[in-house]
Amino acid sequence: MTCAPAGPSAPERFPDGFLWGGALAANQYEGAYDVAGKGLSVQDVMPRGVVGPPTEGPTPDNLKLVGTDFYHRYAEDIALLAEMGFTTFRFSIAWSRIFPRGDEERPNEDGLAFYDRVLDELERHGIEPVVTISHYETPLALAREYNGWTDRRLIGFYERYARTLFERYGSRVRYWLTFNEINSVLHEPFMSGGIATPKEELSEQDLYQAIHHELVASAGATRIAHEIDPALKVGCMILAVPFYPLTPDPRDVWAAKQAERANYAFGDVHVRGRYPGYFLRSLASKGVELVVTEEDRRTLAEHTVDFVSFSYYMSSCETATRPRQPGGGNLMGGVVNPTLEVSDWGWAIDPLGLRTILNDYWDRWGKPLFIVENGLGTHDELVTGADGRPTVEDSYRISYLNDHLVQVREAIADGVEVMGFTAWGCIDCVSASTAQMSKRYGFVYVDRHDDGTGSLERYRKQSFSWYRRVIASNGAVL
Ligand code: BGP
Repeated sequence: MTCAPAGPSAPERFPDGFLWGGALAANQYEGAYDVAGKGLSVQDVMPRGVVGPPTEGPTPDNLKLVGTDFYHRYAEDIALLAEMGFTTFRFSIAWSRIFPRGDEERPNEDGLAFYDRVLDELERHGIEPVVTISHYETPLALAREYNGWTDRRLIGFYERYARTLFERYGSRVRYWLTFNEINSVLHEPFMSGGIATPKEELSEQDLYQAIHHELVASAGATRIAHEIDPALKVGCMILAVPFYPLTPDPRDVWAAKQAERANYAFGDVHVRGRYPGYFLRSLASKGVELVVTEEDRRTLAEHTVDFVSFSYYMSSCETATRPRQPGGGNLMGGVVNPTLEVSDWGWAIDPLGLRTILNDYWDRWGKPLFIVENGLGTHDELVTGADGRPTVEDSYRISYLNDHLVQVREAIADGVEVMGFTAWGCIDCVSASTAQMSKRYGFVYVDRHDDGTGSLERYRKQSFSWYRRVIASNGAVL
């Protein structure tokens, strides 16, 4: 693992008010997929193992249907987060709990009431909520009957949904993220964009038009939030991957830059309010002609984001001169970096890459940055701890997070404005890419297994008390 040494000028603590916590997503932990009027979402019919055509009804053996049963255990779970000292918790609202089909005029009151209860519990513990409006949970009817975000009408449906959330919760939720990993629709059009056309048959024209609709909807939601209350802070959320040239050959350097820009384009539109020239050129070379109305242009230009949030798990390499060895499990593509160790799932472990991203994003956009996902997915083994209770001795998770947080502290010392850090999957949840329980990220172990068995009991891992010390010391113990 490559780490830059901590510089002499690095402060020992994080800034006052730094938001410490964790993140989860409705479809990966709530369960209760058909309770209290909830409609089906694309997740409920995801093929087992994630690849392949979606099923007609809820997928048999789909672990997400039960998740980790947060829907019924939210009070217990939030108490665990509070015990770790969380000052913030990022979670998503399941769109199909609020609008079961996605295109109704009126929301489902029972769905809204559930999140009232969650917010009550967070308030009781003094935990600041950060809400993702859409985290891979497009209502299934929008996928089946509209082909997801390829249809411009989704902009209106999403804006109605977002307005409903801002009006209902705006006095209690200050921070909002419009779309989880908006750039992931390039790679997972069904999961991320509700696009029912199979990936192999989807034209680039439809794919990029869908992305355009999401970008306009995001800007539209930002407008609505600011109209309702100018104090609401709306951010975009990007899957961040730094790309390094595999060799110093300028052609490799350029290939890495091109890969990096594929990611920058989304942030550029969110932050600068217009498509960058390099992106338009690449669309033209693919024969894509975006349909962009005057109103779209105005919305994008006038309603840019207040902050930029992102997930960071790995870096990658690019080459134009060497045989390509594709990186394992890397959603964004790229080739293997021979200098880095990888996780059990082949994700390159690169703490310094996080400092690079933080500096690059800050230099480019000058907006406050929020790391809303980072962590290590591993196989964990339950053992009996010194106190006789079940636990996981996850020193590997502690090292991973410690090394990444040291780089966040370095970036802050570099002058980057960082709002907070929410560790992904703070309580074990169902993995997005594998649809399994065995890829675990949490500080809390949940007794549930890939075959669906398990008591759903929660157990504190060793990293639980480590993270509590990190938060209590505002990062001084790193
Ligand atoms: C991000 C998603 C999350 C989450 C995380 C870890 O891409 O926003 O939903 O799951 O990755 O990925 P996985 O669960 O596949 O290990």
